[in-house]
Amino acid sequence: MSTVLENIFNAILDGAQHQVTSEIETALNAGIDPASILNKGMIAAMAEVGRRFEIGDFFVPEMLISARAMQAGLAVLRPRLEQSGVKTHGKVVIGTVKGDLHDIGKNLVSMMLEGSGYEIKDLGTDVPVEAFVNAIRTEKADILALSALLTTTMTSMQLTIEAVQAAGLRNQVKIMIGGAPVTEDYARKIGADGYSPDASRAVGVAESLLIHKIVEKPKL
Ligand code: B1M
Repeated sequence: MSTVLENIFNAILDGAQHQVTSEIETALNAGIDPASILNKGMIAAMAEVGRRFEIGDFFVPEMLISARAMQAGLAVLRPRLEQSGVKTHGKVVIGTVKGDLHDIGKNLVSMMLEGSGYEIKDLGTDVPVEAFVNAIRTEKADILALSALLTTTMTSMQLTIEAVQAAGLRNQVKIMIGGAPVTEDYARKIGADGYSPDASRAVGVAESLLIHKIVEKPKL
C-alpha cells in the first residue's frame, strides 16, 4: 500500500477526521484513483475496526469515532466518485432497514449507484416498512435497495418485502438486498430479486435487475 493510503487507513483507525480529509485530498492531488482510496484505504480500515471490535481491542466509542472519520472522508471522495457518472439508468430507493443504524455500507452502495448513473432517493437508517412502501409509490422507483448490518435486523428486510407485496407494488419494483450478515441464500429465501456482497458489485446487480424489468414489462 502506498504511504498516503496507509495514512488514510491509520487516520480512520485513529478517528482523526481532519487528517482523513486532508490525506484524501493529498491522494487525489497525487492522481490516485478514487476507487483505490476507497477500497484500499477506507474500506480496509473499517474492516480492521471490525476485527479489533471482535477481539475486544475496540469498543463502541472507538467504532463510532472511526465511523465518523469514514463519513468525513466519504464526503470529500463522493464528488470524485460521482464524476464518472453518466445519465440516469433508473431510480433507486435505498435505506437501512428498521432497527438498524449502520449506514456506511449503504452510503457506499448509494454512491456507487449514483456514480454509475442511477438517480437515488436515500431514506437513511432505521427506515420503517411504510416509508419504503410510500417512497416506491411517490418516487416511482425501479429498484428498492435494502441494507442491514445486524443479524437481528435482517428480518426487517423480509417484513419490508411482504409489505411491498401487500401494497400491490411487488411487480413494479425490483428488490435488491445486502449487508454483512446477508447472503444470496437469504435473499432467495425472503423473495428478493438480487443480492450483492459489496458496493461495487451492487452496480452490476442493479443493471441486470433492470434488464429483467424491461424484458418483463407487458407490451402496450
Ligand atoms: Co456496529 N456492529 N453495532 N456499529 N459495527 C457490526 C455490524 C458488528 C458485526 C460488529 C461486531 O460485533 N464484530 C456487530 C453486528 C453483529 C451481528 O449482528 N451479528 C455490530 C453490533 C453488535 C452493533 C451494536 C449492537 C453495538 C452495541 O451497541 N452493543 C450497535 C447497533 C446499533 C443499531 O444499528 N441499532 C452498533 C453500533 C455501531 C456504531 C453506531 C458504533 C457504528 C455505525 C456507524 C454508522 O454506520 N454510521 C458501528 C460500526 C462502525 C460497525 C462496524 C465496525 C463497521 C460497519 C461498517 O461500516 N463497515 C461493524 C463490524 C464489521 O462490519 N466488521 C459493526 C464498513 C462498510 C463499508 O461495510 O457496512 O458491511 P458494510 O457494507 C458493505 C457490504 O456489507 C455491502 O457493501 C458495503 C461496501 O462494500 N452492503 C451492501 C451493505 N449494504 C448493502 C446493500 C446492498 C448491497 C451491498 O444492496 C442494497
